[in-house]
Amino acid sequence: MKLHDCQMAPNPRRARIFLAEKGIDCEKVEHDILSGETNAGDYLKINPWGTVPALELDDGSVIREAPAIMRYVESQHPEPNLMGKDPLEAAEIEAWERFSEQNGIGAIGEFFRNQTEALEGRGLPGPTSLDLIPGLVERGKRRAAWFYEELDRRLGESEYLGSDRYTAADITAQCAVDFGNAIGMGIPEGCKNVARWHAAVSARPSAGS
Ligand SMILES: N[C@@H](CCC(=O)N[C@@H](CS)C(=O)NCC(=O)O)C(=O)O
Repeated sequence: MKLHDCQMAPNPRRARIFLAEKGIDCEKVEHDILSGETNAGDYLKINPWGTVPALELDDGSVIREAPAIMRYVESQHPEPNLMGKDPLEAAEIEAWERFSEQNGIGAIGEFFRNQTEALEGRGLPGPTSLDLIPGLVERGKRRAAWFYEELDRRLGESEYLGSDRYTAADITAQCAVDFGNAIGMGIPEGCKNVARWHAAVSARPSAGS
């Protein structure tokens, strides 16, 4: 099994942390997103959508999309449980995981991508040639502000996001917050619950993944 990866990007990190939490050490194949390598040639034979992460199994099957990779790995390695022990807990974890992808990574990505010259003509991940839209920089910033606000509200009532323990929901939110930190957005002043939670999740050995 090997993970098609990119160290600097938030979505592959969701898969890396998930695998690390499960104690799985598999081969990682690094790809260069910025050069456009994932949108051409050999990589499109692995994943025609041109995105990482993708998990290639020993029989050649390829699983795309971080949540699908998480779902597959959880089914093969149920412990420690990261996706819910009963239907209601699983639903809550999934809700926060999806929220954090769309409103965290998605919003911060919108802010970052649409002001990054190196990504000109690559308005969305993948091989479609779409223009950057400068107006999405401000919109991404406002969406991200709501993400942090909502995260802070939730973490004021619960130690972790989707449950009372660390789960897939925290992994995706952690990757969103660290992506924001990496591009200079940062946790807003006053989001004390996010800051407390972020220190806790960052102290886990998997955070180095
Ligand atoms: N929804 C996808 C998102 C994957 C994605 O957008 N990955 C980015 C890296 S963070 C990518 O592959 N970008 C390639 C590009 O920008 O062309 C998932 O869950 O895996």
